Amino acid sequence: MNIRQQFQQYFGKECRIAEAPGRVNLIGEHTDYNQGFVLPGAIDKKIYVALAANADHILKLNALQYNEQYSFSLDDMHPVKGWPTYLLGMIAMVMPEKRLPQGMDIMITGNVPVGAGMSSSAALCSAMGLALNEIFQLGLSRMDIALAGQKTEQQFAGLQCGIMDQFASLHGKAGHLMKLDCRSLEYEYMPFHFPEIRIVLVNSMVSHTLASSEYNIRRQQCEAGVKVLQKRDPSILSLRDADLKQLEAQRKEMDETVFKRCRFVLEENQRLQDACDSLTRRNLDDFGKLMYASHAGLSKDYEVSCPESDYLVKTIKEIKAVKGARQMGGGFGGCIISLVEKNEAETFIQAIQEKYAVEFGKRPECYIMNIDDGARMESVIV
Ligand code: GAF
Repeated sequence: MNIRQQFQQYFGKECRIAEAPGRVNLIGEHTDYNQGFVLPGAIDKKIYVALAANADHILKLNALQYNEQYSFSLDDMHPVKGWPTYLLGMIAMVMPEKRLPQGMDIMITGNVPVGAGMSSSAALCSAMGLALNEIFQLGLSRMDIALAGQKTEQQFAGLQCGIMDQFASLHGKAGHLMKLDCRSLEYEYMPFHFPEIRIVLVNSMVSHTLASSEYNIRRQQCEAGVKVLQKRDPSILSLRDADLKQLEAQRKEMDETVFKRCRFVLEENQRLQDACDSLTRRNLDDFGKLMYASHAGLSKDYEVSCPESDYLVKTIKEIKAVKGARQMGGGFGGCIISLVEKNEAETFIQAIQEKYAVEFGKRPECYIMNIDDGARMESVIV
């Protein structure tokens, strides 16, 4: 049964449906909240939100994949544990007076793996924001909805994230990556048309419980670095404004950990620019090398990797059919993104699944991803 039929069966009425994708990020990790650049693309794995008004003056929620149901009073828009917080947060962020004018029945489902670094929560916020904008004619732009999603993540889920995930979910374009300047919010679509290559995600199946607290610490460490750099040059407002020479000059003034975090961010921004150049030159060998370098920085300087991710990248690097690979997203597990020759993709998946199972006693899920369009109202039937 698709979500429309399930909604009809459970709530006994017709509904509107919004869908929003997860994302991959080819390179440019932990750069968004440092006002740098990112290179994501929306994917063909999505979250679906189905909605209709009710006369009971309450918010009724049902998540099909968890088989969980909740009810909230319309005046209850404050953070809660688990997935409902993203829906409550979006209502608080986009609705006038932070509340719904009427009761609503909402059902969610989807196939974006949770805790795999593919932005399932950003997809949920984006679908909800798009649906509210459409149903209540709020007149918000896609960027407004993305910013509301970011605030929801920060204020309702406690992750001091940047704008990449929500942006990508709402602005995706099939066959294209997006080079986003996270300071000006200007972006450019970059064609990613390599029929001989597949984007394969290898899920480490590790979902670190400290991921959000460590993430917030990384952000604070970058801000601490900016404060030190500012002492010498007050025009530096974020790591975006500094270069490696300036950082080196202030090295003795800062904690060594803070120095390493800042070095990673500055180098990662440069890698992203170089990666975009290699894309333009259609040179995936160079692009792949930058992905491996990105992972090395994530692991050694930014320290957001884990033994499982390091093992996967090291093992994948030995496979000839792979151009490049690195851990993707916030870190401490989740997925490794890799660029693999199309004809070898299935063999690659089998080999990596077997090796990983021997090493860690669990079989990693693998997904071959396509770069797809961003969020939209009522289309695909699940
Ligand atoms: C998570 C965050 F939500 C993003 O904003 C980004 O910082 C990413 O980690 C790391 O690049 O997905």
